[in-house]
Amino acid sequence: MNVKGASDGKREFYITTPIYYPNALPHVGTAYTTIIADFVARFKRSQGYDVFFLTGNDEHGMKIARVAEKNGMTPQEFVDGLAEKFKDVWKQLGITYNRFIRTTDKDHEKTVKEIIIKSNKNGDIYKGYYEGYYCVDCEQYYTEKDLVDGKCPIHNKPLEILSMESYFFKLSAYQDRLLKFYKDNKEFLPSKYKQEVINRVKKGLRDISISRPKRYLTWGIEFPLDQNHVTYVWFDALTNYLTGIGYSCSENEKNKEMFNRYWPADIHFIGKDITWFHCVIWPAILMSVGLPLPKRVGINGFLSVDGQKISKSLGNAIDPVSICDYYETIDVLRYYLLREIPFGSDGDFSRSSLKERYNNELVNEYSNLVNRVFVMFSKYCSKSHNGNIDYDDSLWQGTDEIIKSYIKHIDRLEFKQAIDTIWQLISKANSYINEKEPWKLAKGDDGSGNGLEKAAKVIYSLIEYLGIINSLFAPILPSSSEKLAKHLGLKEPIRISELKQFGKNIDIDRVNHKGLILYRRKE
Ligand code: ME8
Repeated sequence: MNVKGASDGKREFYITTPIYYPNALPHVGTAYTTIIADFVARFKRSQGYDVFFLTGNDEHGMKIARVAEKNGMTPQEFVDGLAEKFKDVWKQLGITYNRFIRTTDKDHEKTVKEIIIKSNKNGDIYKGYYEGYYCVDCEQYYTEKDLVDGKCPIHNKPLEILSMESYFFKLSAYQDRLLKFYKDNKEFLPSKYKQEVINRVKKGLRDISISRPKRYLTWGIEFPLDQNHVTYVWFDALTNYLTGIGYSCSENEKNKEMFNRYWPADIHFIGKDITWFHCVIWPAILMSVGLPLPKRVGINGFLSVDGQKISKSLGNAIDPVSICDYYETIDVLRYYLLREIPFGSDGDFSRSSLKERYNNELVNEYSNLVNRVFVMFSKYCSKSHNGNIDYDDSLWQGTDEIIKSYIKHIDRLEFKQAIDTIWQLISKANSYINEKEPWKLAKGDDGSGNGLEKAAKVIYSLIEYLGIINSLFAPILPSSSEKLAKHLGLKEPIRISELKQFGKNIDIDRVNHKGLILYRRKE
C-alpha cells in the first residue's frame, strides 16, 4: 500500500485557529473552526507529520475591557477566568492543541514589540491622524463605502465618527508584492475567496492604524515606539501565530530552533469574516519584517442555527458541550459539522438534522456494520484456528484508490467529500456481507464441506477492513475509533502512514470475541 504522508519532504505541520475574543463562551460557530482544525491536525499526525496545533484567546481591546467592566472585574481577572473556561470547553470537545496562547502572555508581548520595532526599522510605520467610522464590536474603522445603510456591515449598528492620533502601518506599499505573492502561491487563497481578495487589493490599499492613544484605550500591549499608545488589537492578535511556536529574535536558542522548525504556518484556519486580516494585512506584516509567508489560509463559511444568524440577542448560541453530553460522545458534533456543511460554504446547524444523521448514518449504518462483523466473528470464528488465517483480496480491490482519494480530498480541504470516501468503504463492506452470506457459508450450504473455513475467511477480511475504516474515521470520530481499536486488539487506531498490506494490519488472535455497539439510537 502506498498511501504515506508528506510528499514535499517537510515533516512538520503547523496549524492554527483564530484566537477568539473571550467576551462570551464558545458556541457551535466558534467550535466549528476549531473542530475543523483539530480534524486536520489529527489527520496530519496520522500521516506521520510532527504537528503543532495552536489555538487561544485574543484578550486585549475595547470590547473585552467593556465586558469586564460590566461584570465588575478588571480586564485581567475577566480574561483569566474566560481562558480557563475556553480550555475546559476545548478539553470536553477533545481538541488536541499543543498550546493555548493568550495575548496577555509575556512572550507574546515581547513578540508584538519586536515585530513593531522591526517593521519600523524597515520604514513601514509612521505617525498620523485618523478619522473614520469606528465599530467597537469589530475593533476596526470603516470607510463610508463599507457601511451598509450607514451602519456597520457586520453588526448592523450605527457608527460614530472617531478621530485620533495614531501610528500607521504602510499597507499601501504592499499592493504589488501581495498581488505577486497570490499569483506565485496559488494555494494561499482558497478559490472561493480568491477573486474577491485580489479585486479588493487591486483597487488600492489604505494604510492601517495600528495604535490607540492610552487616553482612549489602556487595555493592550504598550506601543514600543510611543509609551502614550497601546497596540491596536489586530496587529497584536495576528502576531500570536509567531509567538505560539516560540518566536523571539533575541531569546533562547530552544525557542529559535522551535520557531524555525515550524514556521511558516502550513495552514491558518479562519472564518470568512476575518479573511481580509489574514489574507492581506497579515502577509504584508510578515513581508515587512522579512519572514516567510504562511502556505495557506483555510476559510470556513458561517453557521446559522435553524436558519437564523447566531446572536446573543436571539439566545440561539448553542453550547457545543451540551451536544456532546446529550449524545455521550464527542464524535457526533464533529461528524455532523464536517459531513453536513461543504467546507467554505455557509451552513445551517439544526438539532433535528444532526439527530437524523446520527441515527441514520452513525447508528444504523456504521455502528450496525461494526457490531454485525464482531457478532459473526464470535459466532463463526473459532479461537483455535490452527494458524489457518486467510483473506479475500476481492474485498480489498479498489480500496487503495479510495484511501488515496480520502487523502486527496482532505489536502484540498474537501472534508465532506473525504467522508464520502469512507462511506464507499462502508457500503462495500455491507454489500460484501450480503453477497457472501457468511452465515450460510458456515452451515456448509454450498455443499463443499469446509463451510466454517470459508465463513472465517470472509469475516477475517471484514475485521481487517474495519481496521482500515477505523483508521480513516479516527480524525473524525476520535472517541469511537479508540473503542474500536481496542476491540480489534490494537493500542490505538492504525495511523494512515502505517497501514500495511491487506491482511497484515490486525492480529486476529487479539480481536475481542464479542459484539460492539459504538453508537446507540436516540429518539
Ligand atoms: O475575530 N460560523 O475573534 P472572534 C462559523 N479575535 N464560524 C464562526 C461563527 C459562525 N457563526 N462565529 C464565529 C476574532 N466563528 C478575532 C480573531 S485571529 C488573529 C483574531 C469563528 O471571537 C470563525 O472562525 O470574533 C471566526 O473567524 C472566528 O470565530 C471569530 O472569532
